[in-house]
Amino acid sequence: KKILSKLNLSVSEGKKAFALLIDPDKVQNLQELQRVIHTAIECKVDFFMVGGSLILSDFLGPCISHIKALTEIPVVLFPGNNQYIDLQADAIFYLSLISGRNPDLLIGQHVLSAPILKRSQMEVWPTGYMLIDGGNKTSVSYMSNTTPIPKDKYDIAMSTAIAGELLGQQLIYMDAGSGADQMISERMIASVKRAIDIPLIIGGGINNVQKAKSAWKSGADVIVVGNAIEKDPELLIEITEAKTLLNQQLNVH
Ligand code: 1GP
Repeated sequence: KKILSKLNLSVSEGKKAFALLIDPDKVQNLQELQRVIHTAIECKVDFFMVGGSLILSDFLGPCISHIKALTEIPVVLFPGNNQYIDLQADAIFYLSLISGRNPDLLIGQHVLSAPILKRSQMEVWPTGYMLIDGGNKTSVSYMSNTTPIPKDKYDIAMSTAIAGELLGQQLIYMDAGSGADQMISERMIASVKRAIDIPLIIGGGINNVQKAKSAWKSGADVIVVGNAIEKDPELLIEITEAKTLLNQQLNVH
């Protein structure tokens, strides 16, 4: 587990990380995709994530091969279900939707994909995935057929994250859903971060540099940005500068 242990090491040093999420369905054309990938490489994003809750296009494979052809930066699958697995990726978020009570997303999809993953070279990242209400109904809350944790139920979020950790998950990913109106609140991030000893990933609705900073400062180890960068690739540079500055201030660059 080379990539995950590297991430764990940098998180244990207090270093903040930044992942760029590419949704294959939102790729307008290959030039646009390449432009974003090039900027992400220049910015040295910590890893790429590719996936989504529903993928209609044939772009999943090409997205990954384009990235892999240009850089060694790891590509991590973020699959909505067992069909969105592409063995070119370096790692996969093996997501258990622990905020929900849908057995298919707690074990069903895993049973279907386990033999393929076991045979593959891919690193499997056991991840407790928690949906938090972000104000609007996002694709993931509809597609997963689960109710997100209310945004001010800190105790529920905290207990859920602890349960995930005790069950052996190696990461906790709290997500307000792609394109969420509101990102997860600072208080929610801080209370979950205090409760666990594994890395905390925060995503959903981070659409400017202030929000990125506030997520990191409240306790996110990794932030994930998708939508906003698809709309404005320049934001990649701004968020990277903020990350570098923060890591300098934390003396972990
Ligand atoms: C969604 O956390 C990711 O699962 C990223 O969300 O697209 O809103 O940045 P955005």
